[in-house]
Amino acid sequence: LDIVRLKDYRPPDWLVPNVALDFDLDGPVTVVRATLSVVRNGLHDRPLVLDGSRLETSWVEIDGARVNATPQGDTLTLAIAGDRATVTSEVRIQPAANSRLMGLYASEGRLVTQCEAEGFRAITWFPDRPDVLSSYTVRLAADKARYPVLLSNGDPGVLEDLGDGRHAITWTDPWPKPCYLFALVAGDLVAREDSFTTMSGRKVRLAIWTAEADLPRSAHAMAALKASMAWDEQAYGREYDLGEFNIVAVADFNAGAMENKGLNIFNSKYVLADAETATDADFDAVAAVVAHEYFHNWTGNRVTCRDWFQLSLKEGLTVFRDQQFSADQGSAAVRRIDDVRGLRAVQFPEDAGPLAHPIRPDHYAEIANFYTATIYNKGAEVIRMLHTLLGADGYRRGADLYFDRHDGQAVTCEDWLAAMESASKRDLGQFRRWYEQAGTPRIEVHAARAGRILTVALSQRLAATPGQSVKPLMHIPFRLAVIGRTSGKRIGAERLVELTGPETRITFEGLDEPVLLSLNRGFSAPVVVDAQASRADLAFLAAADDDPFARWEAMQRLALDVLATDDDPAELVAAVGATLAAGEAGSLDAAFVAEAVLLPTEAFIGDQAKMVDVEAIHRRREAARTAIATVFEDRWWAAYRRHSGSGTALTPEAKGARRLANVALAYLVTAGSADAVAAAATQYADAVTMTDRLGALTALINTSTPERDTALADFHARFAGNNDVIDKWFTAQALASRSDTLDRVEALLGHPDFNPANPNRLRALVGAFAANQRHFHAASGAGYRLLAGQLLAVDKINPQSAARLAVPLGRWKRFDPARQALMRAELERIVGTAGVSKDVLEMASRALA
Ligand code: HT7
Ligand code: ZN
Repeated sequence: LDIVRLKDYRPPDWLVPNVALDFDLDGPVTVVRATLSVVRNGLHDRPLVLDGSRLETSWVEIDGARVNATPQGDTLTLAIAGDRATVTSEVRIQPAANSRLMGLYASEGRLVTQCEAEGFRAITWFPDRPDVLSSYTVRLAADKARYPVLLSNGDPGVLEDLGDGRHAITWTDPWPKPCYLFALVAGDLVAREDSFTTMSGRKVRLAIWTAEADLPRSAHAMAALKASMAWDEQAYGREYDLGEFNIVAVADFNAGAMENKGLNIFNSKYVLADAETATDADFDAVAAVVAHEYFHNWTGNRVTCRDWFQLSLKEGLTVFRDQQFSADQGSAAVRRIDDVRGLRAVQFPEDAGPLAHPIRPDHYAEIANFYTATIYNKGAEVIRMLHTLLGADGYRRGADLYFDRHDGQAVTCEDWLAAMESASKRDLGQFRRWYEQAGTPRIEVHAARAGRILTVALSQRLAATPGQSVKPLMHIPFRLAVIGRTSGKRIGAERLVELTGPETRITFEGLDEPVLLSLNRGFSAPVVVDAQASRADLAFLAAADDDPFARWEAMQRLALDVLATDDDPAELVAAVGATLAAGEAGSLDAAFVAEAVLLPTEAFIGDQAKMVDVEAIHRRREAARTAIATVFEDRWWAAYRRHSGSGTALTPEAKGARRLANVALAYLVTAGSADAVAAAATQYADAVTMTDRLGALTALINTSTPERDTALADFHARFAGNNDVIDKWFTAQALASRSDTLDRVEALLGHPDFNPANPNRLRALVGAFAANQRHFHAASGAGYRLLAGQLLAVDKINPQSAARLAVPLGRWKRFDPARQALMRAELERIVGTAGVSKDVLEMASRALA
């Protein structure tokens, strides 16, 4: 594997201020003519080296003269005499045969592009690196009937009728951009149109393009887009900068969406939503992804990355921005809990295993493997910590300075930090280590009481990660408070402590009752907290802590403590009862109650242990679930009756009610009465939202009842042809804990609707199955074999998709020796397979280390 290293970064030898692209889109072959104005960058005599991948090159000219240019592998080297030249090339590419979904490819007969990170080189010869910024003019010519809509970046010229059933249009993007932000779309699409007037009074035309049948499902995305545009003006002072903004929904897409300048291309899953087909979580995800891609217009596009090691510069920052936006749209506490749950489910294990890397990695073989939860979600936590340390005003001044200094540039994480430092006059020297060091810090907390004073000692520790054995101390903002053990009230103000040394001591004075610590409030730092607390104290905090995150966390800690043993879960059951009571009394809202009464997943319970005991975790968790379900059966019925039937409204209250009603229904079915199964079947049949229909199906999925089979069959028939919903059908079965799950998943691999070439479908079945701890980690190793088999098959179609499937096998160190051997054997089988892609080879060999 060729390794690219951050320390080897050199500015580009040649710049490309202007690019003209001409696409002839008809036929199985697309002809691409590219005209690059190239300018020597600095004093040197090096040639122009262009990147290209799978291009059939027809000819190359320099200043109008044909040159005999022979590509060597994936590069084309051109000797240029002067300091500037015009380089023109013509290549042929075959989008319909492109199953990798990078570069130009076909999805349901439409042509679309995906260029980030290195897909542009599959379209034409170009210095495919983010620090080469160009102004683009793009002409698209195509058959009118097959490709009635022709879109690219920027603003359109007039549509030309070419007279032979073909038409053409030229798009001009005035904003210089790296080639990874180039995009085109051609096909039969219809638009939901709207407009937005910016803060300086410019009217922007907005359009969301979908297949005709899907158009009604694009209203939520449009509302989210307009809300995002307004929010970025108000929260960051950032205005949109083109006359139009287009979003296109496509069915085949390697990621969630792509922020191409003025032409965002989306996985349809993150555009299309209506009550019948999308859950409340889907609606939230659509709004968050629309916001995320829109926010990239400033954090990523106007100010872009110098090189791909800086990926978190745009991704961590933009995730933080979309999290701020979502929190401002309502239910901030529940959103924070959800974000933390996601971080712990994916990023913490990544940071604790062989795939750990800093948010700014220093080497890679295939950059596509670094679009990780670490870069995105831990990256967002790092930005959040800056926001905490600098305060909202200091952070905003820093962001303003960053945009002032770097608009139109390709910059580094260091430039971001320098702007934050200049604006706030704070020294972020030690804070920079968050960019350099992998791993999740642990904070050990010890408290000692002497009279009315409580002394709290906080010490930090960061374990070695691959390639980093010595870990200097981190700068960690840590929020904490004390809660009166008698009054149940917070005593004094919350404190923000900056942990910089090995141990930090703080005191809380004037205490006249026993107290408990409320730690890492709001999840102020992405750390693991090690603190002693009795189950009784945790139950007390779960009822009394005034910080919603810390309150939820107390319940999680209590559950983890109980589920780590074979103890009677009575204390946990009682704490759930107290939370239910607070909900019944109206002192907690339904959305929060629903989150708090959910037990940690089997995977998360496993993450806490030295070694994951697959069967014991499942057994204990099921026992606790059954106890919670049966002890409170009447109260679950009451909660169910009170909260179900909340219609289709998307208010926080209605969403909270649906969530709690469905959690209650799941407990009721677990309790095992025929009435509960009947209620689930009725809810399934009468549902007016996908939240309720899927909630009912999920509640039934682990039963062996005719109602389950009927609902499953109905679901498939009812939503036939709707890819996003059929994905849910696959996932529900892949996540089931029923003992026949592995066989079911094997069978579903042969289902006519299973198409491994579609990344959403692959994730819905195989990805979801790998998250099913009990069955993926079956002692026989059959789960591992299934995954590795699919990975190797998909690698021939789409290496990026395949490489992601290696991640679950990378957790092998956490399991018993027998499972370790089985997991490693599959990784070795993958690494040893001839012709395996660079993507897969890098992931599987790192996972083995
Ligand atoms: N910036 C986008 C990244 C992306 C991507 C990366 C690799 C392969 C395919 C991809 N599609 C989109 C998405 C985002 O973070 O907004
Ligand atoms: Zn992004």
